[in-house]
Amino acid sequence: MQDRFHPQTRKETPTMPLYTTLTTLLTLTLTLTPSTLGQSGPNILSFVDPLIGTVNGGHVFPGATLPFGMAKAVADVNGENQGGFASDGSNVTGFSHMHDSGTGGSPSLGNFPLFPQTGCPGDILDNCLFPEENRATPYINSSVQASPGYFAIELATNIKAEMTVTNHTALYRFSFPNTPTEGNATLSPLILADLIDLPHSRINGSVSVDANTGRISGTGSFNPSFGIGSYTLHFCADFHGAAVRDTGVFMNNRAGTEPKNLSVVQDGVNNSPEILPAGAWTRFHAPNGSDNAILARVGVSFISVDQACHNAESEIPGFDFEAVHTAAREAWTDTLGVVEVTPGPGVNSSLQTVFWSGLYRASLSPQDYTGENPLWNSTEPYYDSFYCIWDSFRSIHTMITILDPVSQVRMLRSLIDIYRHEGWLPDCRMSLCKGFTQGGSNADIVLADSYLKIKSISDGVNWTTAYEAVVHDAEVEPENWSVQGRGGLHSWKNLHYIPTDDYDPYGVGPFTRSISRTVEYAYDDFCIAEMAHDLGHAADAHKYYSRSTYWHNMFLPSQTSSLHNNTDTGFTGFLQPRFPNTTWGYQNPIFCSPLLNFTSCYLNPDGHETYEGSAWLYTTFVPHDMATLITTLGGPETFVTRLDYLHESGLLYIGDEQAFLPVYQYHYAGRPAKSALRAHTYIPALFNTTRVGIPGNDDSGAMGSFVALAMLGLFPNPGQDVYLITPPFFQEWRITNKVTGKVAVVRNLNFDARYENLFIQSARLDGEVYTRNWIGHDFFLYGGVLELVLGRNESSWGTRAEDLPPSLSTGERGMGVYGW
Ligand SMILES: *[C@@H]1O[C@H](CO)[C@@H](O)[C@H](O)[C@H]1NC(C)=O
Ligand SMILES: *[C@@H]1O[C@H](CO)[C@@H](O)[C@H](O)[C@H]1NC(C)=O
Ligand SMILES: *[C@@H]1O[C@H](CO)[C@@H](O)[C@H](O)[C@H]1NC(C)=O
Ligand SMILES: *[C@@H]1O[C@H](CO)[C@@H](O)[C@H](O)[C@H]1NC(C)=O
Ligand SMILES: *[C@@H]1O[C@H](CO)[C@@H](O)[C@H](O)[C@H]1NC(C)=O
Ligand SMILES: *[C@@H]1O[C@H](CO)[C@@H](O)[C@H](O)[C@H]1NC(C)=O
Ligand SMILES: *[C@@H]1O[C@H](CO)[C@@H](O)[C@H](O)[C@H]1NC(C)=O
Ligand SMILES: *[C@@H]1O[C@H](CO)[C@@H](O)[C@H](O)[C@H]1NC(C)=O
Ligand SMILES: *[C@@H]1O[C@H](CO)[C@@H](O)[C@H](O)[C@H]1NC(C)=O
Ligand SMILES: *[C@@H]1O[C@H](CO)[C@@H](O)[C@H](O)[C@H]1NC(C)=O
Ligand SMILES: *[C@@H]1O[C@H](CO)[C@@H](O)[C@H](O)[C@H]1NC(C)=O
Ligand SMILES: CC(=O)N[C@H]1CO[C@H](CO)[C@@H](O)[C@@H]1O
Repeated sequence: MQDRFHPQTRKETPTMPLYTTLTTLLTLTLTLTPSTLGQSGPNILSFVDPLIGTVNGGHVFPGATLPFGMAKAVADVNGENQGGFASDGSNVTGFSHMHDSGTGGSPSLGNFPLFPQTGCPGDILDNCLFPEENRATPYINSSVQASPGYFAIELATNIKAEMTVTNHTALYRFSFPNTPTEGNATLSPLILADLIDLPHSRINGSVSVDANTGRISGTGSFNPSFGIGSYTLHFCADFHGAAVRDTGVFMNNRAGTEPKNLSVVQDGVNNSPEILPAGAWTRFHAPNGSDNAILARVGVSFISVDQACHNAESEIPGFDFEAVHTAAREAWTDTLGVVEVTPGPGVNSSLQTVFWSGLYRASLSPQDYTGENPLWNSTEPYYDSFYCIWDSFRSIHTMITILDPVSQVRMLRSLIDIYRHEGWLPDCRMSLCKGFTQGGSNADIVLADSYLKIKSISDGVNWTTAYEAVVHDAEVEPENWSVQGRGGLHSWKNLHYIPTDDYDPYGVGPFTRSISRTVEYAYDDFCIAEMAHDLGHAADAHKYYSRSTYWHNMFLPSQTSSLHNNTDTGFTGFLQPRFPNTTWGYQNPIFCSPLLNFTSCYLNPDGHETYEGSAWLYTTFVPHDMATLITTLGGPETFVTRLDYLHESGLLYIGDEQAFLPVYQYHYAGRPAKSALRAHTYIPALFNTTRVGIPGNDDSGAMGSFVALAMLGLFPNPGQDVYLITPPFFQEWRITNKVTGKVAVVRNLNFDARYENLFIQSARLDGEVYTRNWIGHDFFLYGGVLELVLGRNESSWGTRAEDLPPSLSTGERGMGVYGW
């Protein structure tokens, strides 16, 4: 998560998400269309519930969007509104057209909300409600409906709002009650557009309304939600379904029919957070149709108002709500439909909802802003909302690589193009701005992961430039390493660790997180070494493989760990802080875990040596050399006991992404059965179909893709061509590769829906006995059938040394020669 302390603007005290036990199940009314796909019978979209994770810190965007679409329309509320809408009972303040999903910092985007009113009481303009705080309106809870490409809600004013989208345009249908507002004989609806965004970050803005057509268009400059700089966005709203009665602008709680435009700047007194309410409105005669509906079409653009209008006119020429909605459903069916699931007899359908909803959420971001980038001209794709790669490298990009390699390749090209034009790969990016780096330079991992897996289908990716970009991360310290690259590179190269209280006059950034930065830099360098090795840069490969062992320099073998009641945990050997003079410091190994406290464990200026997790957790982060880690920690048995303790003691918080890999690290100790068991302790207990149904911020779909990959039973060790095998949660699935057309099938034999037969006894790949407990991406590229014979007891399958996934010190590449 990108949490919760926002270095620039956050004013709240950082808190851990609240855990509640909301158990109400959703009852959604979804429009089912005939099944076109799969062995799962009903249309897969009926298993997608976008409202999962819309309360208690999930911050999921539940509105209407296309896969990776820029337009993301939803009702915005004034509660926990990072994703626009939240199921927390707070009031609706408007309907806006762009959002990010699952983020941990401030709310993102939510610019230029529309707000409809039935009429102004007494037909007096000033009696309509203009400022956000005045117009905030409760909604009828049972009216909320969400499905791929569609969101609907009815306000307490009995105005029903439905929305759907194309790539850059939101289409709203506001249905007004048949009752005129008090004091007027006939209905006269008013729709306003406010020059504001969700985080109230407006720097300036301007709006104008066309007296004849009622078109409202405008521009605003705002701040990004977790980064530096500012961005400018434009919009263009047109209306359909009622004759225009009059138009005008508003400021504060007053409105008038003249002038027809206004602009606002910060006045130095009323600055944020008390942004002056300002915008424009159009009032209508009673709608023409018997449904009393007015359609509002809002195009958005980062280029210009003209382009916003053009996007809207070209994407939705006819205001045909049903046609746009159908096209959106088709786009989602196309994206998700590469997967077919045969659930198996007796499998609870809610597990399918968990799975398909997770898969869906992994296709919301990054967002395709191609053609909308004002920062440079390029023929390459431009994606934004890499929010943040620290979260997304683990499960999101690995999931997209399986589900939609065409989009993943476009994202790679965009990452590389950002490097070309800004000089650095992003680590976090939103709203055209640089976001805050949380640890290492994680785009290195994404690039290496894709290089190893899909290089053969990566048309248009310049791997020479990609390699140049990752080496730049490893070699050159940026002036401001809080938004790109890595800090402390001088120490990294000379001391071979990131010291606590580093001496680093070469750049600025938060001098914290020495332990977590050390292990992350080590892994980043390993990923670079893999690329170097394959690209034939032997000397580089040697250098970066060597650097990838530096995690060990912060490992203190004698360090013990006690709980806060002084009970010894019984484990010895943890990562610990180390000063530049090589003297050891101390940080309680359980600090920054849910067991002790999370005080200042984010990007706080007074932060600690581990980021959003404890030394206990980071001591397991050696994804590339688990063999050495296991030996270092006392051998496989001790390692397994330690991993159990991590999961069972309360030390681990599964709602944060670093917790994902430890669910599966048993594989490296020859105990793949324990990984399967562990996954079932978290799913569905903490990943379920309730609105609170994910344990932390979704972080652009990280929790969603984690649960989807876990249920598929092929969990990636991201950055390596390795998927760790566990039995899928369903009897069988098949995934068709979008580029090669080949089909990968995993089939459980002896499957039982109670998951008592949870242990792999034997396996066959395309009919041949298969004993390795892992598999590579060729399975997805070239297809195959992996059959797993399940049983009630742990077996010897996948347990021998030669069955284990590769490690630097044991694998073909490391051959032990690069050890310390
Ligand atoms: C609204 O309904 C949902 C689904 O039934 C429920 O989870 C949520 O708690 C309700 N919200 C309020 C504020 O009652
Ligand atoms: C929502 O609005 C209603 C009516 O204006 C008000 O009573 C209520 O306190 C508001 N709720 C919140 C959470 O702001
Ligand atoms: C939306 O954008 C995607 C690329 O992200 C593209 O493949 C798709 O065709 C676009 N949809 C429409 C309707 O233009
Ligand atoms: C609005 O603010 C942005 C960002 O500071 C600035 O670039 C732009 O010139 C301003 N626009 C106007 C009209 O003042
Ligand atoms: C409003 O529009 C008029 C006519 O186009 C223009 O002259 C004026 O500068 C605009 N005013 C603002 C505040 O944008
Ligand atoms: C991109 O090209 C257009 C058209 O030539 C030009 O108006 C614009 O200034 C260019 N943008 C940048 C950032 O160079
Ligand atoms: C790839 O980028 C490099 C510069 O990094 C350039 O020299 C080379 O021509 C590019 N290759 C292709 C195929 O465009
Ligand atoms: C110490 O705390 C742990 C975990 O909270 C608990 O299991 C254990 O019983 C406690 N020990 C004592 C002596 O209170
Ligand atoms: C090393 O540096 C630390 C922190 O500045 C200091 O406490 C310690 O005494 C130093 N050790 C030696 C041997 O100088
Ligand atoms: C949490 O950690 C901080 C150190 O940053 C410490 O001051 C505080 O006492 C701790 N709180 C608890 C409840 O342990
Ligand atoms: C669903 O998941 C949430 C979040 O992880 C958890 O708090 C809740 O107890 C779970 N509910 C059920 C019914 O399993
Ligand atoms: C007092 C009154 O009747 N005001 C207005 C009610 O709304 C209609 C438009 O729908 C106007 O024409 C009236 O002037």
